[in-house]
Amino acid sequence: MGGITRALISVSDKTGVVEFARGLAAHGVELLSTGGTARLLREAGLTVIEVADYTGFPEMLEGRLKTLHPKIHGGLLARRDDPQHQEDMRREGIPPIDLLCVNLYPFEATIARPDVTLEEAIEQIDIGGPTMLRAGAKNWEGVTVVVDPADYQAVLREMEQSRGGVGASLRFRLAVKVFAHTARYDGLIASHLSRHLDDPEEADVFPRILTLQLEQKQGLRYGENPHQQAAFYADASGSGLAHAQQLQGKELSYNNLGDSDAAVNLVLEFAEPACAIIKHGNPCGAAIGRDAADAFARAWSADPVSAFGSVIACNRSIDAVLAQAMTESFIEVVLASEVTPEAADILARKKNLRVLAFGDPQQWRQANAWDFKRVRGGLLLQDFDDLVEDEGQWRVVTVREPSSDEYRDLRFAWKIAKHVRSNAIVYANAGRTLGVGAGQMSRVDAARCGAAKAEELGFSLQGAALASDAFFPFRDGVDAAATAGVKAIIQPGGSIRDEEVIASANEHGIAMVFTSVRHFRH
Ligand code: 93A
Repeated sequence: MGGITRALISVSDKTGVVEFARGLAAHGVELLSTGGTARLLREAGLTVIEVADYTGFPEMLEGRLKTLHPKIHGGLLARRDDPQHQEDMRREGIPPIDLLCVNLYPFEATIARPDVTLEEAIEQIDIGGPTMLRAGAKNWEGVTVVVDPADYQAVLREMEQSRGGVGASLRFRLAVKVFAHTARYDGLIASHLSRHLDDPEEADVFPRILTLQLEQKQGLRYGENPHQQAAFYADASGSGLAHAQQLQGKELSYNNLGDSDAAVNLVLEFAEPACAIIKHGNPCGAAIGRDAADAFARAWSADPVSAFGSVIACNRSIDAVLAQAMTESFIEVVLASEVTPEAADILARKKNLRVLAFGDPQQWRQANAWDFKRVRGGLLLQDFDDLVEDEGQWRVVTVREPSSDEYRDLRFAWKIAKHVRSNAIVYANAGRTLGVGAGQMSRVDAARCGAAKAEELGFSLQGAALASDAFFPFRDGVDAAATAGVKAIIQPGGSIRDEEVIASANEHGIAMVFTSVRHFRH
């Protein structure tokens, strides 16, 4: 048990620090502290020695030099069980520092300000803090390092239980946390400064240097296939799938997680109750409804064959009625904003069914988040396709205008098409998919696949709406849709053969809307 006689406290985020210092003082710990922190602790009635008095060296260079002194770093770095180290310390008059409580200048919050200048950012690069933290963490066997106010309680609790000491396991855990913290801190600095490598006035959206820090959330039994090893990592956003709560069921697999993400991303397109049923990354059925149970029933009916063993998301909470319906089918994963207690009891009968609550939909999307695609030797980075659709930009290009029902279905199908792998064609009617053509290498094949699927399921496409994620390069896709009975089409437009495509729609009495926006998803 590392006993604690002396602590150094130097924090920018002063949350909980007075209580923590008071707890340490109650164990008879001597407190050393820097300017602002010392003042705060003294105001709270605690006895504090200023680092400047301790070292006999004044704080200077506007605070850039506060703790960078051998008496501080010696106290942190010396091995407690090494006779040579102890001899060096005695000779130079350096007492040990057993606990270090430091959090850093708020660099991240500073660079989050849109108007921040390079000089302001640089001034918020903490030097002394990380230096102490790294020294203390390196010497974790003798020093307890606390970088996160969330850990104050755990440290005090352990001191309470072990007569003022902190055990090796907690010390090591806190040391690892420090290195993760300082690595992230330096990563943010490198990323931010790299934006200024060329012309600081032309800072790019994407930094020249990108450092990522993700924490392993869970190991996975395997990857996409059983011979691939895999793990799931969470970013620091606190949002999205990595932060959804699994309420019950078997461990999620790699493929479950991918489909879960796709399912929630799709249903959050809708303000009205909506349900998406995902298989292999694509929706096999999706629908809006009066309520969540209605949307689920309609989505399921869109393709009950494919829905077997699917991943399903609802943008509402799961109530008892919906839970009952869900237990009657084989489903791999269910995600909803919430699950009512009665629904939870019903779902619990299906022991293997994985149920996740993703909470507030607003929390799902992180502002300025990036989407990645891994390629060998690097990665491709882009914004998420979170574009807010501007219907003001939509343009009817045919003689006939869509009716209001057709508009409803076009709007619906367009939202779905965005979540289908390209080439994507979605047939829909009355707020429900009837056939989805996904991941085809030609658009006409996607149109044919979706229509064939609808026919196989016994749906008539007479009067149905169609959405295409990108423009029709030829009239053949429109001709195929017309043959199937489609009466309204939504697509970006922009092909050099648009005239030919529009002519086809007019010949078939189809109403066609151009969105000017494309939603490829590969
Ligand atoms: O400017 S520094 O890089 N130089 C230092 O020697 C130093 N020592 C501690 N920043 C330094 N600190 C940082 O000061 C700590 O990491 C902490 O964030 C902050 C606390 O200052 P104060 O106690 O005056 O509020």
